[in-house]
This record gives sequence, C-alpha cells and structure tokens, in this order.
Amino acid sequence: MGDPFYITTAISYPNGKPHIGHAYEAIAADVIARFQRLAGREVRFQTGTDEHGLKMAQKARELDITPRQLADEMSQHFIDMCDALNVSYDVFLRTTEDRHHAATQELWRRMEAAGDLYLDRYEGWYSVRDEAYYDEGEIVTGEGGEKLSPQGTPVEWTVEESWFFRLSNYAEPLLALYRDNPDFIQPDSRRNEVMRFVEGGLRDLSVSRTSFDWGVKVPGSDGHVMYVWVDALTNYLTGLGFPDDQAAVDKWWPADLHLIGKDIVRFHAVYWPAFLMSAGLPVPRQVFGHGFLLNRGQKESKSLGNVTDPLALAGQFGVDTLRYFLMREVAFGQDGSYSPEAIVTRANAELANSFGNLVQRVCSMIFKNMDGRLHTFAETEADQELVSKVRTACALELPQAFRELNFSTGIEAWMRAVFACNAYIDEQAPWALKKTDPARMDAVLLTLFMAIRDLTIAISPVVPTAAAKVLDQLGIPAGERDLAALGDTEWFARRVATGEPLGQPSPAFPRLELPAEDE
Ligand code: ME8
Repeated sequence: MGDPFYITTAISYPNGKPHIGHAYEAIAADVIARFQRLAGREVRFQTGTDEHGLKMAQKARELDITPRQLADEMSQHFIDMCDALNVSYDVFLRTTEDRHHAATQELWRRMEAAGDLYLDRYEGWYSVRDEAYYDEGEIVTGEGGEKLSPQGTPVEWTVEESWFFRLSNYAEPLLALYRDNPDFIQPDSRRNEVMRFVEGGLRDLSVSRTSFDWGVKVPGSDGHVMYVWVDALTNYLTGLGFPDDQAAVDKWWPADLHLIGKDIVRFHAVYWPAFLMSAGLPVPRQVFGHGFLLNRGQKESKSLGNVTDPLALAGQFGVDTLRYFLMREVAFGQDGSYSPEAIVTRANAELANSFGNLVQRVCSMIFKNMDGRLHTFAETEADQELVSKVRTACALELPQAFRELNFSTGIEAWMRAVFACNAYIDEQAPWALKKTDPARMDAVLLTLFMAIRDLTIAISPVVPTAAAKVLDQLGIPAGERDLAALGDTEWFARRVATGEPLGQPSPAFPRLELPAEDE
C-alpha cells in the first residue's frame, strides 16, 4: 500500500434534504479519493452530517419533532445521496454518535489544560442560519431596516454566559502557518481573504451556549453545551478513533485535505488550526474552499422555487454524466453554473460523440473484422506517435492537473488525446484497409485499442461505472487499472497471450435527449 491520504468533505446540516451543492462537494471529493487510489495512495475518505446546534433545534421545533428524529430521518437522505452518486466514502460520521461526544470533550479538556478556555459573559450579534456571531462592524442593514450578517442572514442581539477560547493568542501562529505553507489554504483568493481577516487581529471566540441543550455537554460545566462549530470540526478526528485509537490517529492525521465550500473557509482555516494548536495536535495539510454551484447563474432557494434534487438530476442524465459535467464544466475553486441544456450539450459532445463513439467504433470493428482476436503487430511511426500522445495526457498531464485539483484542465488534456485518436482513425481509415491491406487495418485498430485502454483508466475517477464497463469489455484485469499500469509496457503482450477475444461491445456512453419542458 502507498502513503496514506486522508480526505474529508464538510459535514452537512441535515435540516433538510441534500441539495446540488452537497452533491457537488461529495462528487468532487470522491473524484479526488478515487484519483489518489489510482495513483497508489492508501485513501481514507470521510463525510457525514453535522447534527447539533440551534439551526437543527429550531427546524425540529417547526416540524414538531425532536432534533434527534430530524437528524435520524435527514441524515439517511445524505447517506442515500452518497450511495446513489457512487461516492466511495469509508466513514459516514454523525455528530450525534456517542464516540463523537467523547472525542469532542477530550479536545475541549486539552484546550482547557492549555489555559485557552475561560468563562465570561457574551453579548453580540448572532445568526442562527450561519451558527456564528458577528462583530458590530460586519453587520449591515437590510432594506426593511433589519440587521443582517455579511452573508445577508438575519442576526439577533444575544446575551449569555459563555466559555471563551483565547483565539486572540493565535493570530501570530496562524499567520506564520499561512506564510510557511502557501498551500495550506487554497485557492489563493481564499488564502488572501483569510490572511486579511487574521491580520486585522482576532477576538476571543465564544464556544459554549446556555440557551439550549442540543449539543455536546461542556465537561464539568452544567448547563453549557459546546458551540456547534467546536463539535462539528472535531468530526475529522472522531472518525479516526480519536482519542482511543492512537495508531489510527498517527497513521491518518494530519488530514491531507479538508474539501469545503468557500463560505466556511474561516472556520476551517482560522478556528480549526487554532483549536488543534491549543490541543497540541498537528494542523491539516490543506483546506480547499471550492466555489458555489448556481442554477442558471442563480443561487437555489426555496423562495425562488428553483431547488434541484441532485438525485433527480442523476436519474435524468445518469450518475457518470452528472459527475463528468460538474468536474469538466466548472473551473474548480470558482463558482459554476448548470442547466439541463449545458449538461446534455457537454455530455453528448464529449462523452457520447467523441469518446463513447471512438470506443464503440473501434471495439465493433475489432469484433466484426478481426473476430475479436488480438495479436501483436509492427507499429509505424504514426501509431507510436498516437500512443505516446495518449500516454502523455493520461499518465502525466491529467494526473498533474488532478493532483492540483485542476479537474477541468486535466479533463481538457484528456479530451485533446481523444481528439487525437479521432483524427488518427479518420486519417488511417481502417474501414478502407479491410480489402487492400488487412494487416495494416489490424495495426490501426489495435493501436486504438491500446489508446482506449489508457484513456479509460485515466478518466475512471470521474466516470467510474462507465469506465469499469469499458475496461471489462476490453478484458483488462482488475489489478491493471491504475496509473502504475499506464507505465507498464508489457501489458498488451500479456493481454494478447490470454487469447481472450473481444466480445460484441455495447455502448457505455449513451447519447442524451433534452427533456421536454414541463408545462
Ligand atoms: O456548512 N454549491 O453545512 P451545510 C456548492 N455543517 N457547495 C455548497 C453550496 C452550493 N450552492 N451550498 C452549500 C455546513 N455548499 C456545516 C459544515 S464542517 C465541519 C461543518 C457546501 O450543509 C458548503 O460550502 O450548510 C459546505 O462545504 C457543504 O456544502 C455543507 O454545507
């Protein structure tokens, strides 16, 4: 097994069903997890639900059920979403689990032992929607004169006794962390925002609540539950078995990547490393704040009536298609937009017409014209050139871009290699060689067979089901479907030696029709 790679998504608030933003984050994390496995890393992938806090308590009250019932019902929808979207998580963590309460209390004790927690009174502007206090200077006035957070959510003046975390002591250590590790916060735009925020000085953070009890109890302080973000962030340690399973913590911690949305970078890049430093634990290697996904350029909201169920979208267009579209269309880190037309156009042009058609044409011709029989052959310069172009895209360019989370750039390099195959097939015209030079026809088709195998392995993290189907059709063994296999020059000879003929292929990337407009 290769080096460990620990990746997490944010844990979602299960106060409603998952939306397209949740699906986007889960898919992106899954592509990274699958890619790192392809690259030989031993991956641990964690996701889950963030079930405490006022937001959950209020929603449950609205529905006249307990927060526990709400969490039980809704978290199942998030599990179902991950399963339906082929998200290969290892751990789905729910913060209401007993072990999570124990882990969070242990982190608290360590911060307390470090002298970083003290009891005081809190007065300030609190937004339930963001589960966050805001400074006076950050508050804006809405059209109707109401007070709003900088995110535009309503805030209330709140007074309570509260435990505080000495965040003010951590501004310098945090700035040193950002300076010494330019990749700690990515993309750079997010890094700059956080640095400006911390350079402005940090105030101590209120980390307990007495006004409600739906949370993790503060050890030794009756009536106090922890601020939901203290418990939420600790999920990344709980899932490893912290504090009991020291071996697992040593193996996987610090996390290689916390993948989150841009709205919660401050919590992950300021509060979380400060808590960890206080508790004497290493900080994560990277926090990446992806952009928001917009519906035809607009944020989805219940009031606009444009909320998309991600599973309906996957059902309509196919899971692999949705995954491909999201990773291809949006420059990762920036906001992106989707619409049924954009999904259909992209999927048809690239997956169905360019790649799918190439696979289908070549496999059918090998099946029909060569009885599916593979054999070794003498390559011409043109064949070698194509194989090497495809190899460069699949083994170098795409992996390099994916390591940097530049998915669209990586897929573009892959697409250029697909186009090169299509140009080669047109130039070589194997259909015309059938009568005139059948040996040359074989060489052309077998060259393409080799190229298709490489292209399919490289794109497999994005479209895992279709890729597995193609690799099965090609007869590529399960143990030879990773990046290391792309550098293996003996594979084709081994494949030929199996004597296994290629069967009649069936399309892995169907053409999509745009759905008729609903009346
Ligand atoms: O923030 N596009 O939970 P959450 C892309 N519980 N991503 C989006 C999005 C959109 N339109 N809307 C939301 C929370 N997200 C906390 C996290 S972590 C210790 C606690 C992203 O359910 C959002 O940025 O509101 C976040 O990363 C994730 O979805 C869950 O959001």
